[in-house]
Amino acid sequence: MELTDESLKEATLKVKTLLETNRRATVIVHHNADPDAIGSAVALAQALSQFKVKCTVLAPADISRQSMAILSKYPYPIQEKAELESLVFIVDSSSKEQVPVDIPKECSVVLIDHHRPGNLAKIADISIVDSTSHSTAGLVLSVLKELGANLTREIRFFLLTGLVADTAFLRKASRNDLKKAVELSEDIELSDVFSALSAEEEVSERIAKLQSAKRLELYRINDFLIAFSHIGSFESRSALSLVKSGADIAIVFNLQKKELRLSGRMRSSVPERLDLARVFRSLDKIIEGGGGGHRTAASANGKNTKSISAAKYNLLSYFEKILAKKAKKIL
Ligand SMILES: [Mn+2]
Repeated sequence: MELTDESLKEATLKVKTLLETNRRATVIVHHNADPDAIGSAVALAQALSQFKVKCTVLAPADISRQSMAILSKYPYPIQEKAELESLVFIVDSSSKEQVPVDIPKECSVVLIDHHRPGNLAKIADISIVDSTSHSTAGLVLSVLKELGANLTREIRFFLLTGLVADTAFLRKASRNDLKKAVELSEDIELSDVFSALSAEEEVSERIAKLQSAKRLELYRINDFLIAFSHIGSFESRSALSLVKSGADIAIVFNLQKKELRLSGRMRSSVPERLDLARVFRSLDKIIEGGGGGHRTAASANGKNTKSISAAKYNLLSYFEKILAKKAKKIL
């Protein structure tokens, strides 16, 4: 779903009205908030203060290591718990499951996101969603320009970290992303952004990645390699590391006491018709939860902690159906 200039203008006008009647707002980010989520939220909060709206940035379920690295160099207060204000912004998230916060009905909710629209789009009063955008930060930039905000160096820095992170250090950047990057970087060295985003991985993360490789189950369909594994933490980093090690698709489960989480990563070179976000969403009933994300990177979580094999069976069947051949277990 692409956002037209017209619908952006229309939505921003509505946001403007809300800014005139609210003096406070809460900006919420998804669990394990990445630099695009944090960068978008902080930039938005700083810009809204120019409109005399005081924002609290709420990260209800952890922030990522990369985001921590940015915030240690460019500090900004992020709350883990906070009373919600009557004006709520949700950035970089498409599903309620990614945002473990109860949002009262009387709140005005503004959603700014670049994932495929999920159940949050249904509860939002104003949706600024463009799933063709590579980053939420790029969308926030458009909104802030439309609002006439003063794009300070700090605001641009936070947006640029989000854009750079979500385009895989600009490797996946479109011409439009590059234009935005040039606009944002005016007096900012890209190397400063790169170094703010590079955090040494902790030993626990390295152990998790190696453990997930040890527990690997590998299937082959033609020349496609599909890896499954399970781990107690760092499931998305582990899935990514399995892809980097040679899998075309990697899906890593994380079984917690009361929750099952899974994370999937796919090489961008796999055929367009394979869509991880779509197949993860179809697991809703099996895992008793919800999922979503992007075509090549998706996650899901649910309450059914006994659903790993059913989920795995469904995922494998989907790959077999799309690739029109039975999978062979090779490892
Ligand atoms: Mn993002």
